[in-house]
Amino acid sequence: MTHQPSRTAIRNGLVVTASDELHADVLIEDGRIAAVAATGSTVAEGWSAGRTLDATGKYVLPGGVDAHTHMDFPFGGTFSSDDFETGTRAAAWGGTTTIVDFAVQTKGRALREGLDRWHAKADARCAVDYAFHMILSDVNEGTLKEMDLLVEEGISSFKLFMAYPGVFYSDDGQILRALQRGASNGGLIMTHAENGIAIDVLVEQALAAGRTDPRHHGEVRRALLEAEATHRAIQLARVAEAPLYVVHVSAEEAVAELAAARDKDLPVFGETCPQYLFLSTDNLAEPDFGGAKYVCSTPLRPREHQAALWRALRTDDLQVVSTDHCPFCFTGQKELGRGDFSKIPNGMPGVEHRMDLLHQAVVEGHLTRRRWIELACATPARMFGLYPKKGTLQPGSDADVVLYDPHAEQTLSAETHHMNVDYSAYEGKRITGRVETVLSRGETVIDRRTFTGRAGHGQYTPRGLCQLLR
Ligand code: DUC
Ligand code: ZN
Ligand code: ZN
Repeated sequence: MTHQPSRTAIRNGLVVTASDELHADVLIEDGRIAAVAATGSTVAEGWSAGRTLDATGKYVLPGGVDAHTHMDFPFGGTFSSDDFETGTRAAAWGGTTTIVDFAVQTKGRALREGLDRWHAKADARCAVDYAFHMILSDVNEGTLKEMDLLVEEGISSFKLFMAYPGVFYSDDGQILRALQRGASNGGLIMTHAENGIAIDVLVEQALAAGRTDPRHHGEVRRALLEAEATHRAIQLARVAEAPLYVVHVSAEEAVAELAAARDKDLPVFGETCPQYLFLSTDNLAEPDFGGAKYVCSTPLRPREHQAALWRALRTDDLQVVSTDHCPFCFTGQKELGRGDFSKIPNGMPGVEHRMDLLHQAVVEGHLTRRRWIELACATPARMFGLYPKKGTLQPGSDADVVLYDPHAEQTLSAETHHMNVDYSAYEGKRITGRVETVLSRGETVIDRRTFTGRAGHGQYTPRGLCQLLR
């Protein structure tokens, strides 16, 4: 194990949080932020540190919080290709120092069994800190009772699928019961909002008509069926008097449902992901089965939807950008769906690129710097009960810190990324800005573009309740 000094000073950078931008020194002691002091102030000058990092010309940011990953996740007869070791190492490379992954309940089994399995997958393997949501595959008296216990021990959010009948699917009655339980125990219900029953009819019809290419994945998973499910989830949440978080929002019509609910002052939240902001159905139509690389659900949409997503991120109708990182290799995994798009494992790689792609959005004028940090660090931490330990730089916060070079140029590629997947969804994309150095609880895990972390440094982090409810 590398010995790291207990006192560190990061000097001369521009500290950016969700609320402030300040030329300041960040002072770290025993893995936590001790002070953020204006550069040149007496506090900054008087601090003697075991080591000093010079951040001249750099941003000093809180580590990213990616609230939606699927490491080692079972789907379509295979498993996502990043496990907790490779996936959290790639997260560190990209300036993400906390992930919230989805533990899966196997249908007919206890939540506890699924949670134990996820602890075993992650234990002693992670390079950065991690927490869990729980996927409910089977809502019944037993699992509803178990939810209470899980909330108490720090698994305070639960995902229900309105898609994937026969696999993860929950019907409206089950969703209502879970929402009611969440209203009483404080757990936040997250929905994958697509009408899976209707989608399965369209899938069957498309395949019967010989429409088998990846682009038909996008066509059958209609935007209206995302909007309908989003609307239904919101109404069920109103009936239950429960808050709601809608994951991976991709359709303009679904954004409109969330905006209408928020205009009524309802506690309804939404997340989108970089793939919906930067990619489109044009990618799903790439030739020679290349579109399979972009098959995920909800699906990529025509590029006209992107403006509505950017606007919603600015107006706070969407509050979080996570990745839904769920990579499958093209060779041997995506290929399972040659000749039948419905057999392509759903999911895309992304955990490494979220902070950079959102910085690119700052460069291109879609977001301000502070909004970047709010969407990628502070709000996900607040949403899922991790703030201010995670998501900001204030005295007492974990010293999860990114030194970011806003002027460096890079080109994204499978040749250079660190995710365990044989393609990049952003092959050849040029980005301005790059992560230089990353600290996780004060330990350097990326040192000037060299990985210095280790599997097992990352700690399991139990969570409190959602911190955005009045
Ligand atoms: N969507 C995906 O694309 N992959 C995993 C599960 C999901 O809902
Ligand atoms: Zn989903
Ligand atoms: Zn997901």
